[in-house]
Amino acid sequence: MLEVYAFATPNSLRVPIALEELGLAYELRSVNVRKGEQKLPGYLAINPNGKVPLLVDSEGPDGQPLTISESGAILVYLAQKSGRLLPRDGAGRARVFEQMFFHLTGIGPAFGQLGFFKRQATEQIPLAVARFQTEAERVLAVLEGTLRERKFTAGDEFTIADIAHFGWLWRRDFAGIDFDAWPAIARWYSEIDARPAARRAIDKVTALVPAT
Ligand SMILES: N[C@@H](CCC(=O)N[C@@H](CS)C(=O)NCC(=O)O)C(=O)O
Repeated sequence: MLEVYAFATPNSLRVPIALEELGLAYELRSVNVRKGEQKLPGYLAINPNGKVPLLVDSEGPDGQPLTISESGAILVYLAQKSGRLLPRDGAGRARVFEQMFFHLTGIGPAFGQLGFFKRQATEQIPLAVARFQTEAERVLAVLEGTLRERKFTAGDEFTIADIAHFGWLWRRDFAGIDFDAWPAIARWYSEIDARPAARRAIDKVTALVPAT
C-alpha cells in the first residue's frame, strides 16, 4: 500500500499527480499545516523534518517498507519503482534532474520566500520583497526561455521534471505571480493542468482543506 501524507500545498501536490499519472492506488492522509499538524509528535515520529509531503510504501525495495520525505526524492523513487516518467538514457535523465534541481533550489524557494514576505511577514520589509520578486522573475525568465525551445521542461516527453515544476506554478497566486509576461510557461501550464491525472490530483488535495 502507498500512503501519502499531504495538504493542499505546492510541494504536496506533486506526489498525487505522479501517482495518478502512474495509475498507482494510494491513500491520501491529511496533515493540516495551517493547524500545525505537521509538528505533532505522532507525525514527527515518521517525518522528523515536520513537513509535507511524505510517502509510506508498505512494499518498498526488496519487499521492505519504506518511508520517504522530500517531494523531489519521492518523485525519483516513484519513477524508479515504476520505470516511467524518467528517461532511460543518460542525457535525458540528466536533463530531468537539471530541471528538478533548478526548480527545487531556485523557483520553489524564490516563490516561497516571496509569498512569505508579501503575505505572512508581521513586518513589511521592502528590501526582502524586492530581492525575492527579482529572483522569482529571473528564474521564470529562464524557464520561459526553456519552454520556448521545448514542449516539456526537460525535452519532448512529460517527466517528473514537469511535475516538480507544476506545484509552485499552481500556487503562484501565493507569491503574487501571474503568467502575463510568460506565454511559453502559460502554454505549458495549460497543457499539464488539462491532463486528467493532474485534474484528479488537484481535486483530491483541494478536498483536504476543511470548509471552515
Ligand atoms: N523540500 C521539501 C519542502 C516541504 C515543505 O516545505 N512543505 C511545506 C508545505 S508546501 C510544509 O510542510 N510547510 C509547513 C512547515 O514548514 O511547517 C519538499 O520538497 O518536500
